[in-house]
Amino acid sequence: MNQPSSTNTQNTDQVIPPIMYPENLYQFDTVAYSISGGFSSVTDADISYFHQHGYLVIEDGFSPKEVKTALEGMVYLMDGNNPDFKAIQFEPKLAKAKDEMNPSQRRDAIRKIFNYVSHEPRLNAIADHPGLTGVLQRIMDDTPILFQDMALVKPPHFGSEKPWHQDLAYFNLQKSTTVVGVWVALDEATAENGCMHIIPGSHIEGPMIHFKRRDWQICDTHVPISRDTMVPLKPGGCLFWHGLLHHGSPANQTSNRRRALQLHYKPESAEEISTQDRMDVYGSDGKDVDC
Ligand SMILES: O=C(O)CCC(=O)C(=O)O
Repeated sequence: MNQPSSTNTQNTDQVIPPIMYPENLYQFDTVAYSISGGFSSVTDADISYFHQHGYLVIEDGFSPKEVKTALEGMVYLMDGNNPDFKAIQFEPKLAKAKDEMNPSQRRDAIRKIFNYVSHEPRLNAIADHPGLTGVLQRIMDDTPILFQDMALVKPPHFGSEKPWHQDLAYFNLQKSTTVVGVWVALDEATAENGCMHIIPGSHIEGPMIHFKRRDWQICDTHVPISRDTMVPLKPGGCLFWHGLLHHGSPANQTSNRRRALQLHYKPESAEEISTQDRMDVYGSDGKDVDC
């Protein structure tokens, strides 16, 4: 695949940050079940698989051409070509030097971009792809509404961990809502560069208390890590996961990029709750729990 941006060797004069989490927090021996044949090959049994295990992996949701176009759209926004687009967050360790970097170094200092769908038609084409939204409609048995778009791009060497969490701990929606996250790999996501990790079936076990530690997260010692399942993906591969599924991703320790799009959908009929109601479920205040 042609990548629109240049090589990955730009930030190596910086001191590479140490890993800030327990060594065994991510396990690397089990790989998620996956299907191939694109969105049109998803069967009713695959939809049932999602409900039972909390995830579905489609190895080849998007074609190499669709991935290349999406990457061009992402790089266009990262390079500041749309003056209305400001939603860029840098890796904390690299942020200070960003004004002295050349465009390629600057791209490889970005941790996150968000709200990109409304600023870039090439990224909207992924979020609104009829094959993808068709699978979501079947999972939700309702019209899927995109309500959050974010890309954690995990730059080479500096891309930090996203600790284990449940997405519904972040959203003011009832815990019974079938929120579905979709993660679309634009580069190859591997064990080494920080692919997604999930705990299959954990969505059925209910909400977990979250703590403010390295992030808003499940306590490291509360994660059933023996069930950790990795989701390596080739470019164009997609992970669909339930809003209560435990998931996270380790740091990118390689010189390779790990760019991906992340999209969250809720059913049209979903009702909002207050932040207080959400914190009553996921927060630790007033509960006999520790981390
Ligand atoms: O892209 C990643 O590495 C993790 C994304 C994620 O789990 C999240 O932001 O909810």
